[in-house]
Amino acid sequence: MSNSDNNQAGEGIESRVRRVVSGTEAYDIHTHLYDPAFGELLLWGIDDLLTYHYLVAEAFRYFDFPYEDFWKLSKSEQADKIWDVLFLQHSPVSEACRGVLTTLQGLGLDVAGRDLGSIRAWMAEQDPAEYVSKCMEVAKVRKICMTNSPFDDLERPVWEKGFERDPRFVAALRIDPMLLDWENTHQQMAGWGYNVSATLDESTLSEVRRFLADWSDKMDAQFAMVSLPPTFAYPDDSPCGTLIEKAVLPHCRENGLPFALMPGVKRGVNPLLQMAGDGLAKFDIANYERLFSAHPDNKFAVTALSRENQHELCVAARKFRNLHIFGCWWFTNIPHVIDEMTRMRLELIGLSVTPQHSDARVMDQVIYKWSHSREVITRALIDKYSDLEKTGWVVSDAELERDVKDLFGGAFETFCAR
Ligand code: FIX
Ligand code: ZN
Repeated sequence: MSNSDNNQAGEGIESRVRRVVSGTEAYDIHTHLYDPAFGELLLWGIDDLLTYHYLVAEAFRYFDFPYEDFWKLSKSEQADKIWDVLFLQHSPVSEACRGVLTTLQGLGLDVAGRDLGSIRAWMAEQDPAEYVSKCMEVAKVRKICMTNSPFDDLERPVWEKGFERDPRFVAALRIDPMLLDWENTHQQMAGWGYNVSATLDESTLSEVRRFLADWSDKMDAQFAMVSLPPTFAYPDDSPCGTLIEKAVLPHCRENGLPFALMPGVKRGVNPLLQMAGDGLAKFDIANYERLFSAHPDNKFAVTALSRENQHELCVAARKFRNLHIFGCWWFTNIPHVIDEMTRMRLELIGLSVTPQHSDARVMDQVIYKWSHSREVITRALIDKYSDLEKTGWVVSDAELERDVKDLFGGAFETFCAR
């Protein structure tokens, strides 16, 4: 390869990596955002930003009133309390607080004035459809994967009625209630016309496969997905283990769909905090190694919640090519852990990874989640490509663009298509 197409006018590697990363649009492979056709299910705006459950958990560290007094307030009253305690009474240095400011700045708003009223007034004038495009444009996100649950009573009717899809929003079939609470979920499914019983005999399992096929079709799901407690075991003859083995994996295999696993979450560690009350714990990677090894014809995409599991998960990816690692999820989505995880992944598994997803619950959040992560990923890449340059290996612009596109969703699309 000639040096002439490697860089423009002697531009150094640092500047080239910055240019390519900032110019590459991302496919955000896991969010809790919705196609605008879902109406009010798609959250956006300052009150939703401020009442994000990450901030609720942080605010309660300062609040001295009972939990229920907070939950009785309207959304904007809750937002006022959080703004006051996390932004005015203390400096907003946490990642989630800083995220609100990065987001407002990205939208062109003045944060220095600390004027919540004028921010609200500006937001009230925005058109929701244009707002979605603006957030995606500022965040440089080209495609968003939703989290879609047939078990959600607000979401299900929208799918059943049908709507015109926004091509920027793709679906993931989320099945936590089915795998983690079969006792109750089978009754719900029976009510929708699936001939299922509490006992997972062959006829029930075949009906579960029919349910998965119907909903994958209806949603045009890109993959199936579940979050798992740290106690998840494989093999296991619990309802969860049986459903995975005899319904979910066969369904995914037949349809070429990855099964996305999010292990390590402990739901309801403090139920008084509602959605903000979930915690984490380490899991035993041996269960996952057995799962990947027993199912070489299934594809698994995994993001682990505990920092302590990240290294062994990377090692597992070196052993199992049917495993794709993605994202720095939730409590790991803080700059110093993203930095550590991204470098570890690049060093152990190269570019066959998706370093980040946003997990955004509020449309505007894609702005900060992607801007903060892009910065950390950029620094890690600058170091990696500089190390290559020291050996005399020169990376062309086209190669840089190829690599970065892979990291920002391209490798995952290839994995899904495989
Ligand atoms: O299970 C999940 O998809 C998690 O991301 C959520 O349950 C969690 O509440 C969240 O928003 C984390 O970022
Ligand atoms: Zn999530």
